[in-house]
Amino acid sequence: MSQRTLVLLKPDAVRRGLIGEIIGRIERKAGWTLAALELRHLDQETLEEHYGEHKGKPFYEPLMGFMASGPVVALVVEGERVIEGVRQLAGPTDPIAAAPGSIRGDYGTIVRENLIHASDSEESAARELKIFFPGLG
Ligand code: IDP
Repeated sequence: MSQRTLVLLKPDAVRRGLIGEIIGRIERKAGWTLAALELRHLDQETLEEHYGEHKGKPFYEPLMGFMASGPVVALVVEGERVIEGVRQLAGPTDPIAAAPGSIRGDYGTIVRENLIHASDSEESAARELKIFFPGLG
């Protein structure tokens, strides 16, 4: 089942020089390919659309500030069961709880600054791809 998923390498990953490492891990999964890749600064409107479900939660405002604190790398990854697969590579939200070997488990300590976003379902992927890459067929 070939799918597409939206991945964001968050500002901490860009600042810390980890984008090559993270993209490399994704690229090395057999059969997965990059359908889009862009370094960009996210504006407030895009961030509100993307993280709207978390509005009102205590971590929402700091998250928005963090996500606007520097450029992110937005990418679309395509391939077999890629939605579930990139989530597995990323590890759970809390990097301390994430297993070593996962991206968050290997490089993160702070829940907010957990390096990577990846769509969590087919529905989310469809919604998020439209926000970040509306022109992608
Ligand atoms: P996910 O990115 O693992 O899917 P979500 O629950 O969708 O996790 O949360 C979105 C992002 O908000 C997380 O990746 C993390 O950066 C931040 N976040 C979530 N929960 C907390 C929290 O309890 N404290 C601080 N930041 C949080």
